[in-house]
Amino acid sequence: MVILETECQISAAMMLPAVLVFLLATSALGIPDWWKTSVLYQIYPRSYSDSDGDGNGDIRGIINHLPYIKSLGVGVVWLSPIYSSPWQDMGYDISNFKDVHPKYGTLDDVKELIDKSHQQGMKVFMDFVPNHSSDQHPWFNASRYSVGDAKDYYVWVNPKGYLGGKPIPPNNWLSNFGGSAWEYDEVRKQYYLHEFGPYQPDLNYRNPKLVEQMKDVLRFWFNLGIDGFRCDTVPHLVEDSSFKDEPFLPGCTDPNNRGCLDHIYTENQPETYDVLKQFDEMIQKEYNSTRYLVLEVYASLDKVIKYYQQQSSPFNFFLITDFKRDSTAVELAKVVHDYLQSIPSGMWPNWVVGNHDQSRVGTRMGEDLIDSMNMLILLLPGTAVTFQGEEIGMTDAYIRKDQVLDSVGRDPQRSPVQWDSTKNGGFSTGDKTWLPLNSNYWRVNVKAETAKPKSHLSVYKKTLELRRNLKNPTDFKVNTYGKWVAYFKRDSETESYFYVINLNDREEMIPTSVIGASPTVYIASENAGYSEGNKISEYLVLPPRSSVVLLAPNKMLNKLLRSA
Ligand SMILES: *[C@@H]1O[C@H](CO)[C@@H](O)[C@H](O)[C@H]1NC(C)=O
Ligand SMILES: *[C@@H]1O[C@H](CO)[C@@H](O)[C@H](O)[C@H]1NC(C)=O
Ligand SMILES: CC(=O)N[C@H]1CO[C@H](CO)[C@@H](O)[C@@H]1O
Ligand SMILES: [Ca+2]
Ligand SMILES: [Ca+2]
Repeated sequence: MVILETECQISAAMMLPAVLVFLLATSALGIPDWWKTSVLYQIYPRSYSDSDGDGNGDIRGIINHLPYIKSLGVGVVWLSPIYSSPWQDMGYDISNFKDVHPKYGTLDDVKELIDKSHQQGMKVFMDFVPNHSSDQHPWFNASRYSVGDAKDYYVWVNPKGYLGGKPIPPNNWLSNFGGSAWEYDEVRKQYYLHEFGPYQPDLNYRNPKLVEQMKDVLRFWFNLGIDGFRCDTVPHLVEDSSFKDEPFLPGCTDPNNRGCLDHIYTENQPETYDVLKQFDEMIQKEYNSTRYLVLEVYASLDKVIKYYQQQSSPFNFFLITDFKRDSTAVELAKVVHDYLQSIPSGMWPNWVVGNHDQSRVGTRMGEDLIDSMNMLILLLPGTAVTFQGEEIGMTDAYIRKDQVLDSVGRDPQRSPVQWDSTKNGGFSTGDKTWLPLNSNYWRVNVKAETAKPKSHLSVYKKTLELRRNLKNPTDFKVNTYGKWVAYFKRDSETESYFYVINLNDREEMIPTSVIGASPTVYIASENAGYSEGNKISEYLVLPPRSSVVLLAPNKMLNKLLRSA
């Protein structure tokens, strides 16, 4: 049933946790307002727009599309890494933290992008990759040769011993990309740690000079005008210094499977939280709390929540990790409530459904749910995050074997943005693009969706526009009707809006009686079978895996108006 909070919550109430009230503190010290109200738009620069026809997206390409980005209504643009890099892990292997890869442009281009974004009222975030550098960073070479301060910038450990003259790795730690996390260096005659590829040596945060160097990287970009950072793979920052073997998880014995190890020495260590605290204090002290960090943390809810600080939030990935194609409405409500209830008082929620490491929403959840998922994250209370292309419902591209670039299979979601139906989807005029486009660009593209009255893009924009008029809820609850329908209410100054989603593979009929005055369809997913302005009388009939936003007069307000 579509209902107001206090009225007959019968249906699925028993299936939900007892306390569902969530208080968004009015104004927490330090959190910039623009962070709270914005949508964060993730740009994967190599795939956004290629301005010079070399097949690689670049900063000029982003600048050229700023009017489009602005037209979406997003408030913060986050650029995945554009730093100098040999590109062995798509720029997550940085050889100079304070410069830009020439394929993307120059520092002047970045400055221009920042200034033009600011002029349009948008903030700019960069990616910060603190865990490691490229093995081609000058620090690493100096470290191998034990030259100067850089000697201790990386995690060097002696071999555990030798077997037939060959060194044995210090312990059983495994890399996220497979194999041992240790690589022997013939020059230094020691092992260095690499939680990711062997070309990504881990930095040593136990060395205060290294910490200072990394703070200086943040300062460099802040001083250029950058408003914040998305911090990569934060849980891995510091490791336990005893270098003991990690224990096996129960029932698991494969020494080569990282998933079999309990990462009690390599993830979420107390020292990692300390380093982040130092970054936080730096922003408060040196930048008067005007900058913000958002942290990439894949971990259990209790560990994620511990990363909240005044100037930083951990990303909320639970709509990716705990909400799947098969999930019910009851499970959706639980994912939302568990998260909201764990957030420390005064801190701010956020919602993520995709990024360059995850299959696209239309592929992962099915194309039916593209609009519904966009509407969901834009209407839940908190900051919403959109990965480029999700606003037009891009799906994973097919990558032929001879085109594969990423060793762990993340190319399909990184395919270039589909701007129009011309050559290369308008992404590049070159003959070859760094990754192939999804061949559906003839149909799924920005231009076609802008021209159509009803498209993923129009639904996205209209929902974002509505979002800007919504008040912060003082209490918030996702209700369920049966197993497959979820709904919640958001208020503007004068109206109430109800988001209703059917996750079933069958039509659902939802009685509207309790709303009172018959509601009007304000936004409908492309597959909902309703048009905006349709009046709903007795029943809302939602096709499989579709959703609507219903507009109903605000009862409280009406009451006040009547008594005045
Ligand atoms: C690495 O450092 C050594 C010792 O200082 C130096 O001789 C060598 O030229 C450096 N190599 C590179 C590629 O910078
Ligand atoms: C710091 O920010 C506060 C709140 O925005 C402002 O009132 C104050 O003037 C700022 N101080 C400096 C030194 O910029
Ligand atoms: C989501 C994300 O950015 N993941 C990154 C985590 O860190 C590794 C190593 O830097 C990258 O390969 C991933 O892309
Ligand atoms: Ca280019
Ligand atoms: Ca580390």
